[in-house]
Amino acid sequence: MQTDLPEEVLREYSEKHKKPESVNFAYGTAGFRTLGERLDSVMFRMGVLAGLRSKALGGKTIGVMVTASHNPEADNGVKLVDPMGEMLEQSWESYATYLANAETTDEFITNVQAVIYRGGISISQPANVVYARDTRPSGAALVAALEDGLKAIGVEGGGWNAGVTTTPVLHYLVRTTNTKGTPEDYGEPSEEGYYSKLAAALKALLSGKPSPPPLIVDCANGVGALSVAAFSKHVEGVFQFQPTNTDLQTPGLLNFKAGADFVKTSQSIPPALQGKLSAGQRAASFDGDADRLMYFYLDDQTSQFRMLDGDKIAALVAGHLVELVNAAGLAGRIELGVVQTAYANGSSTKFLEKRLPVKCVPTGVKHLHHAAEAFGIGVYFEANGHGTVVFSKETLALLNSHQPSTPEQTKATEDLIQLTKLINSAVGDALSDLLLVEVVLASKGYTATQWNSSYSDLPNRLVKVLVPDRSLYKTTDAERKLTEPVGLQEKIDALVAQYEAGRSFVRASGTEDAVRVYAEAGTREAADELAFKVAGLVYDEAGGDPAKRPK
Ligand code: G16
Repeated sequence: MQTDLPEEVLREYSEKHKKPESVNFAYGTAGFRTLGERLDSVMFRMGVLAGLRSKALGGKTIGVMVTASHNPEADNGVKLVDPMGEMLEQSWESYATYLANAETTDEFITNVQAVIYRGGISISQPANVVYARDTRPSGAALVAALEDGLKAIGVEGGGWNAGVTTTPVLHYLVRTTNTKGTPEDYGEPSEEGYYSKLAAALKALLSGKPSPPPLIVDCANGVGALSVAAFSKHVEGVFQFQPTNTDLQTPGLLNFKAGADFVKTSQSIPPALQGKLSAGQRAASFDGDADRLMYFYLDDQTSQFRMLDGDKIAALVAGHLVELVNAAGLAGRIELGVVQTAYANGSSTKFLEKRLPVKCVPTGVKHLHHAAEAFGIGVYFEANGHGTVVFSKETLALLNSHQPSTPEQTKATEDLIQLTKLINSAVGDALSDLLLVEVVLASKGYTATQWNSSYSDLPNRLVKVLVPDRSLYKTTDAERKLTEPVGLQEKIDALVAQYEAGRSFVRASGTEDAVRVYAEAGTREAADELAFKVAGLVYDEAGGDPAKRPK
């Protein structure tokens, strides 16, 4: 196969980044994710693939984010970002897995040639890549491997290193670089440009409203701490953060009993915040790369922990957007819809379905984002706090050309336009989502308790089950039913039938080596019991050691 590949250069670099034996890599829910120490060859090869992707798109800038987000500190990962800041196109995920699993340099080069051939790529096209990493200790070495890949495939200037920053900033940089000077211009392609854009929109939206109270933000001891500190300078006197869990030095603290995933899975307050929250005061948690957001507070009456997750954020934001569209005089001209996954609490789905079209899709931002794009305004949030709002081109054009006929319509239209700037539509963004929530609460004059009162969550529980081979778990119906292992779904159904308002499903995680079990039911005890019974079933079916059965 003749592809004009710089074969000798590739070969030389590839020899420095050999694939570890007997490891099988898979491009999962959010790219490759495993122990950082295993990822050297994957990083090099993803550098090459990012260059090829850019060449395939005529030199458009592709993003590479080195992060394992909510995973433990020892893990790391890499995901590729397409030109509008969206996740890598699905057909290329298989190229990524194909390159990552080549056992030798010879096989790697053969596979690269096959990708060039199948993708109809002209190797003489320019390639542009921007990359960044989070604060993980393995990050710097992995970035060096990535840089070798970028050089080997001839990326212009060896790529643009955006340094240590959040996943949403990287997505923003990709989108702004590719849209600069076009009708879809999305802002200045720099981290400062990102902060300035959010700050300007925040100031416009809060103008004339009482300033929100200072907000405690749990930064998961991750890169979100840097982003909160940098952004704070842009909003002095307008918005005040009280950052906690900001320790980027002490080994082992990233995501440890901190951050959005801890809050969601343990349904409790991060220990570092114990005693710091007064009743009714709201606080927020980011995850390790600041693309997920959870809110929580202590009940005014009982001081019990109350969680405001992605479902509650979706309900708040979608409700506010509907009101603004109506107030702007645009009812019937913009279709609003919400996208969720199987993890959405049954109560939230019921609440939303009475008001708006709601769609359920498989886990993973790429699925949600795509489905949300079918609406004029698509609100998507996973229950774990990962989400954003996307506005169609038609909606953006309509907002800009709309001629309001009353002062109320003018105000609502202006607010909608500012919200399109405050919201990072490229991807879920903890900082931008937090500001969005605060703006909506300030507009409505809501406390956390009032926000939470929209509907009551069904008690639910999420359990992780370690099995020898998670790839054996195949699902259908937006992951709500198992098709394999054959017969397991029937057993789950039989268990669920025993619980009032019971629901449970099982799926393989795409970011951790585990199977996830979700259950909800009418009471806390019933939800816990159902989750652990289903988890036990999965564990036994997989032939797990009875001594380590989940309980
Ligand atoms: C990633 C994805 C999310 C997904 C989460 C968990 O989040 O971007 O869409 O919900 O993983 O996925 P899974 O259940 O397959 O492990 P993050 O924040 O870790 O990048």
